[in-house]
This record gives sequence, structure tokens and C-alpha cells, in this order.
Amino acid sequence: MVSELFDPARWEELDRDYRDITYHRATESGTVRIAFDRPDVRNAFRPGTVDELYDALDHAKRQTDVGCVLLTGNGPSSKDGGWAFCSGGDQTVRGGEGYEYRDEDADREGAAKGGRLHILEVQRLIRHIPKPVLCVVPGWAVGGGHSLHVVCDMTIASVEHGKFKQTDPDVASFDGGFGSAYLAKQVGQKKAREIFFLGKTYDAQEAADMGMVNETVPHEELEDVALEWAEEMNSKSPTAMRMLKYAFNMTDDGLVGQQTFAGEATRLAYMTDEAQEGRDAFVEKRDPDFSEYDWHY
Ligand code: S0N
Repeated sequence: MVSELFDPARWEELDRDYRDITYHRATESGTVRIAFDRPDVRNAFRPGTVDELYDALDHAKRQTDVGCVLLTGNGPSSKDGGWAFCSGGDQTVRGGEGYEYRDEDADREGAAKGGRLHILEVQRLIRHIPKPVLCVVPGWAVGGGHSLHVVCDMTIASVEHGKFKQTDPDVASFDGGFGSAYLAKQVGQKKAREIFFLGKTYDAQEAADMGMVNETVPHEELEDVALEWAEEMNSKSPTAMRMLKYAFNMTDDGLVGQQTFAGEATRLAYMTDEAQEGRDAFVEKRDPDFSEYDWHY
């Protein structure tokens, strides 16, 4: 069983030999579903989990017929029936320098000898992937899992089980990037400081009321609604969606945001006859003739 909320009839597994996540593609649309699959530890991530997550997101990014990405957590826990999106870094593999590849992970290809903190690479990929990422929260979103929900384009949460909490300072950890700064953009400075400094638990409706969750959904309907939202987004212009995502990012992302947006603008400009005249003139070793192109206003 992938998850009690997962309808196998609507999904096809993408076989990429993952252990800590599952990866599916909708049978009838260009939506993919990536899910943490460690429900007995509230979907905490270890370095191998982060490698798999990065790989799946990167794969989804490269599929030109894939639109929306759903990021969620499988469940419930076989131990106590509890639900989680993700409870952040697995504290049992945290060493002196970061999170370590242990036991069967030690032989993983590319396993670093020292500790890793590469969930931040995943955060950047979610931020810059040229398609919408919808976080689907069936239970706890805690610590680094809370930060992942913050960085996704939108979040929907189970009204019964969705719970949001920042434990970073309890375990002497701090996400000083998107997890705090971007959170403050969503809920305001005072509220963001409360979330980190007090570590209170907020239910899904409270999280929606403060602006970090888009909508609360009855638990049983969570994945159906996620798929509906994804299909709505997939029906829109991919170029417009990509440019909008990068435009929303740009004011907060500084020169990296400008570069990302500008790269897409360049790609669009390359499609014009004008740009092709520039290329052709160079290749044909002649002066370019831009005389027939207007100075639009
Ligand atoms: C999620 C919580 C609130 C759930 O509480 P609840 O429902 O009472 O369940 P528990 O009985 O506590 O948990 C059930 C079982 O799951 C295990 N477990 C839960 N979370 C983790 C975890 N994060 N790591 C390892 N195990 C976990 C429990 O131990 C329990 O197991 P059993 O059944 O064997 O007893 C509650 O569990 C909780 O508070 N969890 C810890 C949350 C936490 O502190 N997470 C870490 C926060 N910090 C980060 O995530 C930092 C990492 C990060 O993202 C980052 C940030 C900046 C820069 C880099 C990084 C990076 O990591 O790369």
C-alpha cells in the first residue's frame, strides 16, 4: 500500500528504484506525485531520502509533458496510525557535521563521507523547477518538512490531520533561508518569529488563516482535490505558468531570480524571426538586417 489516500487506479509507478520515496505519474494527465515513504518515523528524511527526492524532482523537471508536481507523504504509520507530510531531518543519523549516510546508505553511489545538509538543494530545485509544485499535507509538517511546505508554490492540507510546527531551535537547527525568510513573507514577521521561537503546533485551519496554507480539505478528499488542482493548472499555458512562477520568485530571489526570469525571456526571444536573423547573419558571415523589425512600445 502506498497510502490510504492514494487511488492506485489513477496512477502509474515510475520505476526508479527508490527506497524512501514513491514516484508516480497520473494515468490521465501530466501530473506526477512524489511522496515521502517513511511513515513510521513521520516521514523524516535521511541523506538517501534527499538524494531520491532530488532525483525525482529533477526527472519531473525534464519531462516536457509533465506539468504540476504533487509533493506529499505516504501514510498512515503502521505503528500508531499517525499521518505526516514530513518531520524534517532524521535526527537519528545526525552526526557532528550534518546528516550522515549510515548502514546500507554508506555504500550508496555518491555517498559523502562527511555529513550532508543537501535538503537545501532540494529547496532550490522546488523553487526553480519551471512548473508548479503543490504541497499536499496529510499530517505533520515539522522542522525541515515545514520548510519544504513553505518553499512549495502552494499548499493544501488535511483539515482533520494537518499540523504545522517548527522545532528547529529545539534540536539546535536553523533554516535561515527560505524556511524562515520566505515564511515571514507569507505570514508576516511577527507570526514567523512566533512559529520558530515558540514552536507551537498549528492546525490546518490556523495555517490557512495565517496565509501559509491555501486551502484545507477533508482528509479523505485530499488527494482527489490535489489532482483536481493539478489538472486545472495543467490546462493553462505552460509558458505563462512558468513566467508567472519566476515573476513571483523574482522580487525575493535577487540576481538569481532575475537570471532565471531573464533566461526564460531569452528563450522566448530566440523564437522570433528577429533573433533568427541575428543567428543567420553570423552563420552566413554577413551583417544582420534588423530593418524590418519595429521598436515596439
Ligand atoms: C513530528 C512530531 C511532532 C510528531 O509527534 P508525534 O505524533 O507525537 O509522534 P512521535 O511519537 O514523536 O514520532 C513517531 C515516531 O517517529 C519518530 N520520528 C519523528 N520525527 C523524527 C525525526 N525528525 N527523526 C527521526 N525520527 C523521528 C519518533 O522518534 C517516533 O519513533 P518511535 O516510534 O520509534 O518512538 C515529533 O515526532 C517531532 O517533533 N519530531 C522531530 C521533528 C524535528 O525536530 N525535526 C528536525 C528539525 N530540523 C530539521 O529538519 C533540520 C533539517 C533541515 O531541514 C535543514 C535545515 C537547514 C539546513 C539544512 C537542513 C538539512 O537537514 O539538510
